[in-house]
Amino acid sequence: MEDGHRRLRRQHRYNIRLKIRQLPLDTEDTRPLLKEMKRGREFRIIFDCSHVMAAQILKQALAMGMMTEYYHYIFTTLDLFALDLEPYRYCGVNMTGFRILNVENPQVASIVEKWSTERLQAAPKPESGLLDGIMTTDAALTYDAVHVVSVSYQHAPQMTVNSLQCHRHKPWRFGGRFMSFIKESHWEGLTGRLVFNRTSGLRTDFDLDIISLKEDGLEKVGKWSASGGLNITEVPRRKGMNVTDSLANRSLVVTTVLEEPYVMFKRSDKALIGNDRFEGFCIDLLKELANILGFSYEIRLVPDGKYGSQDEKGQWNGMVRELMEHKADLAVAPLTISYLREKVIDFSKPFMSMGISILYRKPNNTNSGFFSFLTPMTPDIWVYILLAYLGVSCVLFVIARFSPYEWYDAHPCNPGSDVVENNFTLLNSFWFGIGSLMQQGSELMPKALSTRIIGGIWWFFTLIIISSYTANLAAFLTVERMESPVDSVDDLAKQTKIEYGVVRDGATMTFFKKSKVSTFEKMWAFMSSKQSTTLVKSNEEGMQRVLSSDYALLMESTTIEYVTRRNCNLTQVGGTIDSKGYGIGTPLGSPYRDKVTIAILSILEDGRLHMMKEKWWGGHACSDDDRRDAGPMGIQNLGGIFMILAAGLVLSVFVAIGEFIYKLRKTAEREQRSFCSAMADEIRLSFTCERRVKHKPQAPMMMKTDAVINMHTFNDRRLPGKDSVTCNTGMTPVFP
Ligand code: 3HU
Repeated sequence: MEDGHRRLRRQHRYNIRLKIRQLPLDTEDTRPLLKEMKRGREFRIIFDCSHVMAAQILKQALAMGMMTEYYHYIFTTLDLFALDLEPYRYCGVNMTGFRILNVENPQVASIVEKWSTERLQAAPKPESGLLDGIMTTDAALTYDAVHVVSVSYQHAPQMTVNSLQCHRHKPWRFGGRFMSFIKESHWEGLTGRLVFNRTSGLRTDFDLDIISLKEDGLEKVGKWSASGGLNITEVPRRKGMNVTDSLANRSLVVTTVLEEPYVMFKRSDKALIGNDRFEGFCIDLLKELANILGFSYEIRLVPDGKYGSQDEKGQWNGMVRELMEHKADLAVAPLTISYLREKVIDFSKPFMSMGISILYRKPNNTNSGFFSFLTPMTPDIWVYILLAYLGVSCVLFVIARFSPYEWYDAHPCNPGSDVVENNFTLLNSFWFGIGSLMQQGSELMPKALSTRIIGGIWWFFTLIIISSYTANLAAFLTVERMESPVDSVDDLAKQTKIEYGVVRDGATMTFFKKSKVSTFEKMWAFMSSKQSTTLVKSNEEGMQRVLSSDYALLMESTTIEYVTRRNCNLTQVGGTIDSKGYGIGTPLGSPYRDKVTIAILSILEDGRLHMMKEKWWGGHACSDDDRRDAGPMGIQNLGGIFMILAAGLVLSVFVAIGEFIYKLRKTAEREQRSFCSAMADEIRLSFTCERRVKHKPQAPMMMKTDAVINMHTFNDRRLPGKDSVTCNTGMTPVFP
């Protein structure tokens, strides 16, 4: 009855409905009445009957299965203690009664004791359901009455009594006086203090003990007195104190449902029976709870295999119904604690929390290829860089051509020559560009202000580009970038390219249907507008869709976690969008609820629950990718750069051959020799190490004919920097 009051408030908002029934007078069979009450789910019953009848009722209630912890009985009879309550002590039934016999007084106790032994020695007539020879309230009251009369008489010993004459109706002479003596007398009797009301003559100021059935038998839990009213002295048991107390050695019926990996049939060669048939997270949890609380249990699968929902008529099904009908004491399953269910059953504190989240396939790793060194920049940036390079080189070439300061004396050792030279040929311009871009520089240096501006700007450009590239490359090659197109539910809601959906008529669908959050309303509008493609029949079908097409499934995070650990192509995207919990269900008002909660919290806090979860959710998380991230880079990341190196080498060989042949042609033409003899000459020369002996052209100035331009306009100009030019023609430099 501890939380009866609270429950009452919650359920009925102080509207206590009373139903009064009367047992037919001529019958002792209370079973039809009990059956009616059982069917009507009446768990709080007050019996106003004799103690003999009460014994009958209790016996029949036991047979009807109504002596469980969910029932509360109050008896008005003052003789409840005379009932043999032995059979009911351990069934958890709540039984309350009253007692006027003041057995706490040692004198009274000894008198009662004496009475009992005498009664037992006399003729013990065993009456069913009653204790043998115990002093009933009637007897105690009679005893007290006799005492009061004798005490009153002592006040007036002069009163005489005549012998009674049956045919005369004359009252006793001293009757009135004697009555008033009695009314004035006090006496400490077996039933407490005897005091009478002067006018009415009824007893006043008497006390009643409130007694309640506990495992050790009836115990006084409080006191009622005419003056002080009700006073419950029993300290409500502190929750933590006697955790094991009332659950120890109980056998509970546990309802559950098959659900991977919570409850599964154990695969075994032998035929298993009873609780051994099952295994899983919830079974381990149950074992742990049974260990802590000391109960034994019997697992029963719920016949309809459902968790529990309400149909249109308000009827519940599944495990919730089992609990409501008291067919089971606990529901140990991944049962979501919800508003509607909490109204009809009780839940422990959650043993696992979860929420709705997104199941999606793993993003393709974009940068684990040979050319992953290109990934720090998008392809268009590479193209822009290339275009910038070409553009700058061309502009440099043109500007250098026009800038007079880029022209300088071709022969500093031969002043006065009107041959001027420009370093920035088209090829050299490109070489300058690539040299800066690669951070290497080149032997070419612009001399005119205009070309230096171009060069400076280009250097600045390459500085920024190279720095960003370097920084990004490090990040890209070490940390695998999960290029997930969606990161959260909001991302998902904002786009329509990736389809998303839920399991039809599942808990998640209900969530979206009912949600008032604008994002979720929008998502539900999308889902319901394309029902045929977005809604799936089951979690498995949804999983297949996620794997086979661009589809995201919204489902419960515990299931996502289970699925993603099994299939590494799947992943959870983002966090949970709501938060709920799985709890252990008990019938309303069950005394086990608090104890189960305490046990759950204890195993939750010391990590045992976590270990159990690890055990059943699969030992490894799919972290193979993460591990590759942290590790050193392999050929799979950098193979491309080796390929480019090889390609460059091969290209240079071909170009060398081309140059060689071109040069031979020229030589052969000039020296009017056959191509073959010139080639033989060249090859011989190339293989002798004496490079010096190699045939040199006669006129050294003619070597660069293509670069030498006779400019009449600029022929009188001498370019700056001439003084730093060293003579490379083999002659001693002569400075002016
Ligand atoms: C309950 N805890 O009724 C639930 C039962 O997300 O994933 O509803 O729409 C099919 C199932 C794993 C128990 C969600 S263990 S569709 C959805 C679900 C769907 C679970 C549950 C689950 C589960 N879902 N339940 O008390």
